[in-house]
Amino acid sequence: MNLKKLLKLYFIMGSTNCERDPRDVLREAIDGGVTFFQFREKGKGSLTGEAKREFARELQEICGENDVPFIVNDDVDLALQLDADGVHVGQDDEAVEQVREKIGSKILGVSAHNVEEAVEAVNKGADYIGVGPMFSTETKADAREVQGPRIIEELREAGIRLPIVGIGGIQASNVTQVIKAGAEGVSVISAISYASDPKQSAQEFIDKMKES
Ligand code: TZP
Ligand code: ICP
Ligand code: MG
Repeated sequence: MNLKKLLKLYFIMGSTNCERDPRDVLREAIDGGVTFFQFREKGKGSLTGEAKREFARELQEICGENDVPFIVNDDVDLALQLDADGVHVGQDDEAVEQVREKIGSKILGVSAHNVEEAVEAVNKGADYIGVGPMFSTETKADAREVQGPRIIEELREAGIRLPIVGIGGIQASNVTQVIKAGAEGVSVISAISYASDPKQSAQEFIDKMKES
């Protein structure tokens, strides 16, 4: 499948984003229609070292069984060790061209918050851009100021053709705005990871995006 289609419902999760067994949450989310997955093990109480690696491996296996690409956030070395499908880096992580050199043809996602960062990401070899925060979020402690879906329109107007996913505070109730602004898909943590029924939550996203 092509990347634009795969990015439709991009679920991101780590052990600190769940109240239940993260393996079950991931399986249920995939059953509901998640098309792409990012392992983001971050924040207070997150796993490190071998425990992080083992946990990542388990989630990677679940993705593999379901043909869902498995992307690692920030940790390029872990992505290489696990032979993940790709890496996602932010503006404060390893330089994009250096990451590209290390990972070869694996998928490379980059976070951008404005036209300048997005143009640079494109030029340095990103395969897709994560843009946000679309709406206010409590999931990322150091999130930037809310940009709103309008920033995606601006990136399109500036000639950015790379696949874009919106991120930050996205729910089934506001996902349409993000797609209408020109994103191929949305990245979601809490609306799926903390849902009492992650499968149903993912299905609601898919249904809303079909309508838009
Ligand atoms: N980057 C920008 S906002 C955000 C990240 C990782 C958190 C998104 O989480 P949620 O729960 O979907 O708002
Ligand atoms: N976008 C995506 C897709 N992932 C992230 N971790 C992020 C922005 C900060
Ligand atoms: Mg980062």
